Amino acid sequence: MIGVFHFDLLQQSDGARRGVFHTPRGDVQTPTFMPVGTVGTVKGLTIDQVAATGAEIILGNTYHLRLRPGHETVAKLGGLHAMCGWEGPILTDSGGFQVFSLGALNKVTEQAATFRSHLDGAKIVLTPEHSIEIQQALGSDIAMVLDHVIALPASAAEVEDALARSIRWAKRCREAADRPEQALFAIVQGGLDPVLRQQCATELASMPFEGYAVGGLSVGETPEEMYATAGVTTRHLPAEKPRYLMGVGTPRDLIENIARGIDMFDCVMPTRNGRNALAFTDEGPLKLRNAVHREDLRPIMDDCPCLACRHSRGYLRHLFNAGEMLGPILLSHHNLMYYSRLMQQARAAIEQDRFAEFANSKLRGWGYEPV
Ligand code: PRF
Ligand code: ZN
Repeated sequence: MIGVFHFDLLQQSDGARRGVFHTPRGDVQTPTFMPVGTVGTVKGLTIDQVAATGAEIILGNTYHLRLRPGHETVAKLGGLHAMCGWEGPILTDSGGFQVFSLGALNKVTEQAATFRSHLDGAKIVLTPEHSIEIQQALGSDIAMVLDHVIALPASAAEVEDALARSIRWAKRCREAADRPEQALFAIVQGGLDPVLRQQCATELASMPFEGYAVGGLSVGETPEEMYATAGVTTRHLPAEKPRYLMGVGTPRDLIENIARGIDMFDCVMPTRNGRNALAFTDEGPLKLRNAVHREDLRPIMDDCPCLACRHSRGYLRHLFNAGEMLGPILLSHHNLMYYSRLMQQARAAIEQDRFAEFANSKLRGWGYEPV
């Protein structure tokens, strides 16, 4: 079943790439943004509402689903797709980052990351092989290797140690992942050091993965450091495979990193901010709880086809002030639609070979200096 997953690089413009990632559950047009469905639901939205935003692929989390309802239960419910009703491709993260970010980590040895469940304190030993076993039980279309994520700033020795372990774990994951219908992406680590990033990217690129992720960013560094690190990393990745920047980011982050050759993104930002009454627009974010919106008849955006933009800003503000659940639902929908349309516009700009001009006009609108 060689060639079940295939990336077509269609066009490039000012460093940005336009491609299609073919998967057994459908094509993904890149650059793309993947809504986050951590526990098997994109928070607040039905699967139809997620699809209506234009999303073509969603994300799930090994860590959370391993703990609840349990990967074996997910398998008995027919797998993640059947369980949540999403028929398109699903990517699952490996658990490495969640163990780190949720502070549940006990210790990392060569064998495994050991952690305590944030739910009931149970001890879980997450080996690379177990991460793959869980992702196979979930039935995702794209699995991620287990990586060793550390907080920045860290000493050179710590960064190198985590990087070397991430490469060894990536090999173990590659050996354990033996299903042609499930792609496996490697994850480049290496902190902010360009030499380590190059070394890690080059080494992983010599192994057979269906795609390559840039990990270990958006963990406290400045936006400029993130962009520079993503830029050096993509230079050492194979052009004919998709590149995924994990856990990023703001609309500006997406545009800046597309310009550095990134094809895929995921982030909780559109949904989490939506639940918090913040709406993304081409003029920057709107805080819908603010009193200035009280009698405002305008929608969040004039030309947005989402469910929220059928209503006035005044009504949306009222929903949040009254604590009504429709407010978070509508703003999550708007923000995912905003991200999805931003990716559509980026793809069109690359096709017309005017990505830099497009990027600059978006950045100016959000109040940033052009690149
Ligand atoms: N590794 C994994 N998942 C991730 C990250 C990572 O480095 C990040 C970094 N921001 C987000 N999600 N496995
Ligand atoms: Zn809208």
